[in-house]
Amino acid sequence: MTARTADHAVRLLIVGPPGAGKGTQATGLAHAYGVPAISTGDIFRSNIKNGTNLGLRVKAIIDAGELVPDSLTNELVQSRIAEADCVGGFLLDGYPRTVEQVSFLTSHLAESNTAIDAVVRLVVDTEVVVERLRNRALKEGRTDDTEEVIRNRLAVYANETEPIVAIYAERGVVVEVDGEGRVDEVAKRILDGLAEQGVRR
Ligand code: B4P
Repeated sequence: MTARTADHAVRLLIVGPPGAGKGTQATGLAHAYGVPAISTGDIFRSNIKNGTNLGLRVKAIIDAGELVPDSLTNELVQSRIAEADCVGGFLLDGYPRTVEQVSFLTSHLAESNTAIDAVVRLVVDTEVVVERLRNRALKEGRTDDTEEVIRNRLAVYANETEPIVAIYAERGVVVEVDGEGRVDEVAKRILDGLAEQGVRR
């Protein structure tokens, strides 16, 4: 699909625990809606790889499975979504991750009379995600995919990120999707769920 215009902008979020398949699904979903997929995790990792100041600041935090401070993450997302390719909307993957980040994003979007249209929530059993991330560790060697750090990331998710789902649920924009099964099956469920929610492609 070609890029969307401002008149038909779509603003989406994808949330779920580490290993739920956010990054895996984000690319295809963003393509289907003609918007860019923006992963805060990918942005941090590429800064770490390139040895930038931001990368140096966040490396130890990410390696421990903790969250990067809200102020830093909010600023990063604010400037990314101000870029020209986001005029027709965006798909945010891995942001917001705290109640504070939700408040920031909501106020920021309200300044331009816009809001999030839908939040895709991927639901996957804890042992399934641990197994997926163990497999990824073998293939990709991500430094935050060790058993200990995976468990910590899951705990951080439960404490810090899970509460954001209730905020969006109150706004009536959450689309809950079973994230288990084949990647293409999950992708279809997401598209069907968004269509049911009335989010047009
Ligand atoms: P992320 O990059 O968001 O890492 P993640 O939660 O593990 O998600 P990821 O996208 O990699 O995994 P996915 O669910 O796609 O964040 C990394 C770190 O950056 C955080 O811990 C934090 O420190 C920092 N950070 C990022 N955003 C932040 C924010 N907003 N605030 C503060 N700090 C922030 O799972 C992918 C794996 O599952 C793959 O191996 C894939 O092959 C597999 N998989 C997916 N779907 C599958 C399926 N259907 N079947 C089998 N395997 C599947």
